[in-house]
Amino acid sequence: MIAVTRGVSPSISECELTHIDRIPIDYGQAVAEHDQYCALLRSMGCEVVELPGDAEYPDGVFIEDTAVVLDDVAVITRPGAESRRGETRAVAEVLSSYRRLAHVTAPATLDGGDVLVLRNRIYAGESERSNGEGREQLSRMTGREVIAVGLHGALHLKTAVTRVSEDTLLVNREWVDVAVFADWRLIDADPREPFGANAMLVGRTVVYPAEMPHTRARLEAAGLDVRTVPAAELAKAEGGVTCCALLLD
Ligand code: CIR
Repeated sequence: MIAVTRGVSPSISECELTHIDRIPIDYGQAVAEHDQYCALLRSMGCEVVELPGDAEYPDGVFIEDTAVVLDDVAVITRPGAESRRGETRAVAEVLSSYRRLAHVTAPATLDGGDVLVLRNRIYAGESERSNGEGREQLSRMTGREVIAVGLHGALHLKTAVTRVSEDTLLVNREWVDVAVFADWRLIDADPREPFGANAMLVGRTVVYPAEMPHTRARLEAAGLDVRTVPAAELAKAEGGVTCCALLLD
């Protein structure tokens, strides 16, 4: 598996924030976390292709938002936050070596963090970042049905629900209506860890923030293999573990 990542921007302190308050971010600490994240992925057998961070794009490390990668196509998004639109250029360039590209165009907006691919279905969050036109273009470009999912108070769909095994989702029901996921086994993030529903499945292993022991215990009790990585500094920029990689099988 290939993981495309992007280094932390020296201007990360100027990142977009929607649902959390701004508190100082230690750049060195954020870089150290990101290095550990990449090292963990390598230790799990991924080839990590890392783009450099760019001072022009404070949120560039959250590369997930810039593309939706399927087996047959990489859809280059048009991020909902204007400050993030230029991030896609460098990402498109690297992805063009691996996939045919399709580009989301105005007036559509789409953040990769809103797109959850489950088996052959695509679910897309109705967030402030992704609009109906974005979902339509995604459907057209992938030739797949895109199911819109309502969100309440979460930045992205994957802030509220992610896949943690072949048949299991990790969810925060406060933020997403889980009725659309009726054919899945659900594990609830521990209420003490509202951001705990964001986990990244790599093969059969769940990559998970080190700071969420209660939800981690629930995952392990369900028999899942969990590997943790420190993610507190990047969480101050409203990012989680899925946001920092684009995974290509
Ligand atoms: C933003 O607001 O765009 C960034 N500060 C955080 C993006 C996190 N990305 C994600 O959840 N996929």
